[in-house]
Amino acid sequence: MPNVLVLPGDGIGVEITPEAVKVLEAVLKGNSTSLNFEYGLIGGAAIDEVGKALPDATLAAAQAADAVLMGSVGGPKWDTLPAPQRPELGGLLPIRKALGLFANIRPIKMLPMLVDASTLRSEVVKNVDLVVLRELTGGLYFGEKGRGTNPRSAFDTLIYTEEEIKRIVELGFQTAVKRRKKLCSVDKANVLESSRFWREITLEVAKNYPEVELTHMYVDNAAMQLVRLPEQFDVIVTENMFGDILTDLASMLMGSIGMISSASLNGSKGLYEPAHGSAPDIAGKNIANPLATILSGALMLRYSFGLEDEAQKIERAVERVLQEGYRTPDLAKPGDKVLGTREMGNAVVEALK
Ligand code: NAD
Ligand code: IPM
Ligand code: K
Ligand code: MN
Repeated sequence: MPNVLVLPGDGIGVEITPEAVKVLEAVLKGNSTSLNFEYGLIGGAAIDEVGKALPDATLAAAQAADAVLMGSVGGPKWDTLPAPQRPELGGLLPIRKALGLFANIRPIKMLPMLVDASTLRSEVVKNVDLVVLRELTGGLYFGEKGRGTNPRSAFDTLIYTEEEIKRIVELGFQTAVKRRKKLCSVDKANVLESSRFWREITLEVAKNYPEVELTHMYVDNAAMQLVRLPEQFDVIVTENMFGDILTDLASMLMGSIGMISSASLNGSKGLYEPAHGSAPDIAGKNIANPLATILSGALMLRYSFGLEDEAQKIERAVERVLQEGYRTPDLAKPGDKVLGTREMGNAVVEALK
């Protein structure tokens, strides 16, 4: 039986991950594959419990597991610790790096029943169906960091190797081949050396994919185009920090940050988490939207276990619940039936039947 390591983390992480586990168990009930869920500590929860944001036991369990399901880490309680010890720098980034999870897939697809939930006009968002491939283990997040000899200065280094660019861009082309055959590589090649190198490697890789239409776009323009005419995009591939920023922006094309799921892959291992954070402002109130995490569970079935039918069952169940007018507060409009976190999880389980 495959092992899934569940890392709830902090804030709403502890509220949303049980809902995803519940839905995964429900969809696999009576199936020949079932999953064994194990639990571990990461982030602030791990700091409080064992004094370290990524305990050795957690990393060992993640390495041994067939897949990892994560909530989110971080919160004001740990923000005053020295930076390298904090939940993000000491927990999240090291687990991504140690597992080699270089490819972060964030699907952005407008569901027809949520068209009115977006802050953008319905005609802008109604045809949105794109996927962002964010490079996850390189760039500014992992380059040399520090303070200069002048104590009133600081630096972060943006480094990309050929190999790092090649593998994520290749995945971008492969993804585009299976979709509408359009790949947009987002960079800042008018300024950054690393972006010019990214473009050079991208053009080399492109020779193997003549059937894909490749475009390049500067990241500032990409941010504007994503809200001007988002349906122009099919697959976007970009470096770590650009991908971080653009996907929070693009989450509103689906109506809420609470809808954006993600898969972080390295070929053999996958970690699945919502793209949003631990939302300290709403934590502990049973009002967080668990659908991004539930949909990340569907991505796990698809990418880690090849259970495409079951993945689609979850996706259809989520759509059915939304179609019936049920919403967590982040998506709700007057007249909608407002559900709490747990109740939304239960509704998805019901809709699976
Ligand atoms: P955030 O994504 O946690 O929250 C931003 C806003 O979106 C908040 O108003 C929050 O209430 C809302 N929101 C987020 N998820 C929601 C959901 N499922 N349902 C309803 N509303 C939701 O970003 P932030 O406030 O900038 O960061 C808070 C903490 O989370 C920080 O410590 C940050 O470092 C961390 N963080 C962690 C991850 C991760 O673990 N992958 C990702 C992003 C941020
Ligand atoms: C995300 C988060 C993280 C990131 C932070 C918490 C380090 O924003 O998963 O998108 O920037 O990768
Ligand atoms: K998260
Ligand atoms: Mn982010």
